[in-house]
Amino acid sequence: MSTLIVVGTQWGDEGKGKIVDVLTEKADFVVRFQGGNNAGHTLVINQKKHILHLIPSGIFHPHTTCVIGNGVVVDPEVLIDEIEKLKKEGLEISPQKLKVSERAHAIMPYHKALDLAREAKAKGNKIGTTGRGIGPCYEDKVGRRGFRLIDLTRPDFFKEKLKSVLEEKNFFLQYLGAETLNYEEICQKYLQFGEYLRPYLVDTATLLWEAYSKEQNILFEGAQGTFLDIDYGTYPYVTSSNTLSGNACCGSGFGPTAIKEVLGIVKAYTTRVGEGPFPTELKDITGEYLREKGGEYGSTTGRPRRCGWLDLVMVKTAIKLNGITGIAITKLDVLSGLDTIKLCTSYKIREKSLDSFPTTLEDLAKVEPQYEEFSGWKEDLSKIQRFEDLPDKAKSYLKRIEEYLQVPIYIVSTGPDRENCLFLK
Ligand code: 2SA
Ligand code: MG
Repeated sequence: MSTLIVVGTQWGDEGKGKIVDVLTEKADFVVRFQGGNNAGHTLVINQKKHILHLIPSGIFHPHTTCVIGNGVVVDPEVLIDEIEKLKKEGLEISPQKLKVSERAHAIMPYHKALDLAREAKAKGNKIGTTGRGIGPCYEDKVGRRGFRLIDLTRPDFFKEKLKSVLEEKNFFLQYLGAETLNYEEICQKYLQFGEYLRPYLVDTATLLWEAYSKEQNILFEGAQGTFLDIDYGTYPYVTSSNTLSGNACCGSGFGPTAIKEVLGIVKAYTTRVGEGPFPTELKDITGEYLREKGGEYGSTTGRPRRCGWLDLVMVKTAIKLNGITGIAITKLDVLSGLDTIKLCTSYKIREKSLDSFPTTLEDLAKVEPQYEEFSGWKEDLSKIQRFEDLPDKAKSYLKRIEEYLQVPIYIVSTGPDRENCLFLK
């Protein structure tokens, strides 16, 4: 493995958490580099379901060190709750096991309040955010008004800066018709969080460089997906960070020349949570079938995910944007039982064929997906141990995906458990 970045090739929820968990067998470090607790990485270990929002999915392996990089926005309260919850489940979470960048920005109470108030006011134009304060926190980071986690351990600095920042935030909250926030309460809470987190805070860039110098294996775990990227996603219906593989470097302080491979996670169909165009969406009984069989409900907010056929125009674009060297196909088992399976291989717009992803939402909303049809299979895939034993019809579907994308399939996931994984390489 040496150094590997794992990214989603669709709109998130491709099953990255599970694949990262399986690959962590070989990793010494697992690193989150962007997003925050808008992510929900679901893992099933010994039939027990775990959902992680901030802590990297490697936490369930005793030999790995988990890193929250500088590019992540951290809600300290959520991080502390997650640590405490995992400790109660009997996991060892210590400052040796979990390292958090002192440079990562803190999500403040007004970030959440502003996120919710803006969405409420937007009515018809809302983004459909997770309401976790992600966008407002990144805004403040870029606007140089943010608090880094290290600042929560510097009481004088924190108290002084919060005075002016909060004045402005309360002004906006009032404008949006939301309740204003109390200075003393935030000071008290956040300085306590700082004390709790102090032993976990380190210079993660130096840590990773040292690990790399000792030839340790490092896995970078992306959150959300390519089409939620702030630059290349379906703007403005995107998240507020770069979700592309390139950001693994900036979001962790690790140089690009040291990256060996990029694994793209492709769900065998497409889902999206939140607003925005979705060319292959199925608003019928098949969409319903995928949602129920695939358990397609947001793991952070519980919102039902919109479902549709696999869109290879999207995935091909993701291959290019991320420099993907191999793919993992997830949730193939969910397609078992369908009579026909469709695969979108191009778009049609204004009577012309298009095989790249359009830039404007107007065009994306107008494209007509062009499909290739495959006959379905009935077999339950969860007991299958080898790729060769998959039903021929499932193999044809996978073969066409590989041929279209011109990237090898490394892994096929056939169920939620660690065991439901077929390795091709
Ligand atoms: P935000 O909160 O500012 O990042 O929201 C902006 C858009 O990004 C989408 N988004 C997501 N889409 C899929 N999965 C995500 N994580 C959770 C999950 C979501 C959940 O794993 O299921 O539980 O609802 C995620 N996080 C952000 C969001 O829907 C907006 O479209
Ligand atoms: Mg998710």
